[in-house]
Amino acid sequence: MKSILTLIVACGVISQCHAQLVTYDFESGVDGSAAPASYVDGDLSTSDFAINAGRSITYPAGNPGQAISATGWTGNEGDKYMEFTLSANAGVTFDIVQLSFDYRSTGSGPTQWSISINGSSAGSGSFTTDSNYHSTLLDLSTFSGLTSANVRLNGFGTTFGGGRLSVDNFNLDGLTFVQVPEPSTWALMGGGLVLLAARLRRRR
Ligand SMILES: [Ca+2]
Repeated sequence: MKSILTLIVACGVISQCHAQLVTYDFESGVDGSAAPASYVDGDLSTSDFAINAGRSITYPAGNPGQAISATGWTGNEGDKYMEFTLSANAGVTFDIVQLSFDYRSTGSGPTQWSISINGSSAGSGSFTTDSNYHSTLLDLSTFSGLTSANVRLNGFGTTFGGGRLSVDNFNLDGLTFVQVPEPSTWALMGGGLVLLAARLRRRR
């Protein structure tokens, strides 16, 4: 109860907070397996960060620590991607307002990227292909009222199957909205507390 009150005081009556939603830093990634998130908002849950098309996942040097990585980026936009799915807990919706990630695409790696959220475009651009990590940040305004978000980073624009793309620090910022109970629910909760207090008093 105290935590509910704290949340309402901290975030307003609609319980709205602009904050980090999910982050993958890939520090606990194990070669051959998808990576668990390093942070997820308490009102949300998320899948592991995966790479499609049956390609082997490795964790080479990141920015810093480890990054998630794969080769085999030939094909058209949408054929090859990294992805995860963020889901809201019951009674919660969320907005995504900012997305960022670091990448390194080797000389023969993908030259283009695009991001989709639930199949809709969230941004696109060119990879700088060299041996360094580069940062990308997108401000988003069109992804609101979500109960789940499938986020895909597509890589394309190479004909070299051996080209490698590594990604680190994949982060979403946004807002979570926790439904505030209706007055009737508060009344029920209040009634329950009165009963509980009465029972505790009787026990003494
Ligand atoms: Ca890392």
